[in-house]
Amino acid sequence: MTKYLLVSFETCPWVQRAAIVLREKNIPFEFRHIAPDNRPDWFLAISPHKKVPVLRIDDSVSLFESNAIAEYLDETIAPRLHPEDPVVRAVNRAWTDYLPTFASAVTGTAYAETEADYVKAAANIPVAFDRLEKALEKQGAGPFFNGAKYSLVDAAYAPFLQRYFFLDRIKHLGEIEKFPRLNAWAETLLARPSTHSFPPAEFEAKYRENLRRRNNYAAQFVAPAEQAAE
Ligand SMILES: N[C@@H](CCC(=O)N[C@@H](CS)C(=O)NCC(=O)O)C(=O)O
Repeated sequence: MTKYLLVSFETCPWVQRAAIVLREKNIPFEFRHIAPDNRPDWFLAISPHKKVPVLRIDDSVSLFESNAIAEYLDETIAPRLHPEDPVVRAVNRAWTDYLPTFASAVTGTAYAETEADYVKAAANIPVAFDRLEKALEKQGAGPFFNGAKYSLVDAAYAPFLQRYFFLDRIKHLGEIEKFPRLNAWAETLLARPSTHSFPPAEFEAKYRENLRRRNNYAAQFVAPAEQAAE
């Protein structure tokens, strides 16, 4: 049986995307979390950009980049998550190509250093949300991106939609409610067990703690009780 090792930082959304695909396909894997500020030599030797995720296969091959990993898993292990129809598949790939832009827009407030930067970053969120709302409108009735069948697009967006809710609970953004299809899609994805690498409340606490430590503008809105409880 093929052996899979997924190398991770605990709260990395790109790792989460790869882990979701593994879980959707019921592939047993070893999940190994390393510390971002103490990356071991064995990891640096297999990760060309020094980034996670890396998927190590049978202790011999190392794949990097979450999209390449997701595509590889989809090509090699059933059930196929990509749609059969080549046009629909191309549309799906176009939307996974949009993910890095979506991710920066949705998580930008977490990296803003000043209030002015935060306001500017928050203004990018509805632009990205509107793109997805329109895409979902074209795709059909839901509950997943392509309708009844789960896909690699669902696996890709779930971690970032989850982070929007984390950030919204740290400092109210109130954006997703304006996009009903996106909101319903996000709720479906968050309710799906494969989305979660950790129990959701524990994971949200880890996320908040990372944000607090990063000490950017939004850090001050992580509740003082949590800061006292460290
Ligand atoms: N495009 C990459 C992004 C991966 C990425 O940015 N990973 C972050 C952690 S969430 C990382 O390893 N950062 C370390 C660094 O930039 O040195 C992918 O999709 O896998």
